[in-house]
Amino acid sequence: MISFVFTFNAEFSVLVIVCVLLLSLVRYLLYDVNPPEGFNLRRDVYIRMASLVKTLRKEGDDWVLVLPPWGRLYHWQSPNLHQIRIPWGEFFSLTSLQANVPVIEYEEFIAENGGPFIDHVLVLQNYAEGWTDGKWEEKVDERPCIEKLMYSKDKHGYYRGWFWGYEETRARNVTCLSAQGHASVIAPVLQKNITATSVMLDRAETLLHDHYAGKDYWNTRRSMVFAKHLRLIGDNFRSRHLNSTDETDHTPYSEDWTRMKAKPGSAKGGSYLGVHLRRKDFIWGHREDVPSLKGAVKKIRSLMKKHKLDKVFVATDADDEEIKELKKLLPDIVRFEPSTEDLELFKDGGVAIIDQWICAHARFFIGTSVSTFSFRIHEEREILGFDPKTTYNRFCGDTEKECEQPTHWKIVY
Ligand SMILES: Nc1nc2c(ncn2[C@@H]2O[C@H](COP(=O)(O)OP(=O)(O)OP(=O)(O)O)[C@@H](O)[C@H]2O)c(=O)[nH]1
Ligand SMILES: *[C@@H]1O[C@H](CO)[C@@H](O)[C@H](O)[C@H]1NC(C)=O
Ligand SMILES: *[C@@H]1O[C@H](CO)[C@@H](O)[C@H](O)[C@H]1NC(C)=O
Ligand SMILES: *[C@@H]1O[C@H](CO)[C@@H](O)[C@H](O)[C@H]1NC(C)=O
Repeated sequence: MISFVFTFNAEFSVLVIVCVLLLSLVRYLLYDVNPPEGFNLRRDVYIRMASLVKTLRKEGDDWVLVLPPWGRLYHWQSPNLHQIRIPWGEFFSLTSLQANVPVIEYEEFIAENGGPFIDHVLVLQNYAEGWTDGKWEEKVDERPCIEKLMYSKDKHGYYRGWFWGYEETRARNVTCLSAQGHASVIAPVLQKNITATSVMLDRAETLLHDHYAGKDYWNTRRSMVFAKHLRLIGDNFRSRHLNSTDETDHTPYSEDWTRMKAKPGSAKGGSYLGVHLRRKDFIWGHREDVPSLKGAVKKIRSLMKKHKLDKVFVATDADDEEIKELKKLLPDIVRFEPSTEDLELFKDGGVAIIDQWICAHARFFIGTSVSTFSFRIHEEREILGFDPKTTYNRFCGDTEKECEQPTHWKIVY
């Protein structure tokens, strides 16, 4: 382009603009996660992908992260609800996400891209040979697919498969990539080896965090502000049923997460115990780190007494039978029970967020061992400025000997 410098005229200006546009080409990163993974692990994978996009944007192209629509989650079982193709805006504040890294909804991508086409799908996988010499190292290589591809060619040569329930979407190319390491390990491949404008990473959860619980992790986590309508429902419920407001509880919230920096220990929380009691698949396996209902209730009573709390809010995925038993053992229990209309409006994901929001504002919280649902509550409380002693607690199994408590991941600004 240097040669044009001498023809200084209007045409030249246009050329310069075109050059600049070409130099910072918009490229799209799409991703998906292994189907059985739940809502809260997917929130964690988002953090890894946001980190990758930040790395990609440091050099050259103008990468944008395309948000994978929510749906077909194993746990979202409310009958008569069609929970598919749900945009992120229903659960999270898009402007908040965008203040961290450029993101767009999938339908916006279709519009910008001129159709439901994804240039290249990279299916991430491990190495067929495992760790060579028993040594773990970061690496990435194009390799033949190990498992049977979940995509198949149609008669026009396009690949069809699961694209979040968008049946018209198809891919121009699908190949496999063996990768082990942190998310940004594949950045050079996306920058140098692949020229396609839109690239989708399938099985994105196989990539690790660039730097778990570091500053960048927390920036992205803080940007994952729940959608305002869900927070309002939660706040309303707190004030009506738990006598809890941000003013009295010292949990001020800023619509703009970049301005929020609560002093650790400054949050007091509503005068209630917050409980996340994970059941279903957590008890089917007879895990020894998960309590019986009786065991959980005993712990709840002792915590209420110890912290002088006369109310308890319980978030749980327990089935009807267990709920009945729980209510018998703990008659004064407070739960968020959505009406049919509310459930239709918020869906299972929105109700889970409301539950998490209410738990996040409790004076004292106790969750379930290694539940990502509980982990997300820990983070929310860390952001709000709770004393870690009131947050990083979990139930112990009835016969569990060493009941290690959750790790405190301190927020970094
Ligand atoms: N409303 C509500 N839903 C819950 C609760 N606990 C679990 N769920 C539902 O069950 C799903 C499973 O939990 P996940 O978000 O996948 O996280 P997890 O509990 O760690 O489970 P795994 O990641 O599968 O180990 C959630 O997405 C919710 O749909 C709860 O307390 N309230
Ligand atoms: C990317 O390109 C480089 C250089 O051409 C090559 O050595 C490397 O194997 C390629 N990586 C992948 C994953 O294709
Ligand atoms: C698909 O991608 C692979 C790997 O980048 C490339 O070698 C191949 O030529 C591509 N196929 C088509 C049809 O574009
Ligand atoms: C509600 O909270 C306020 C302020 O914390 C307190 O003064 C009041 O007594 C509480 N009301 C009830 C009914 O508990």
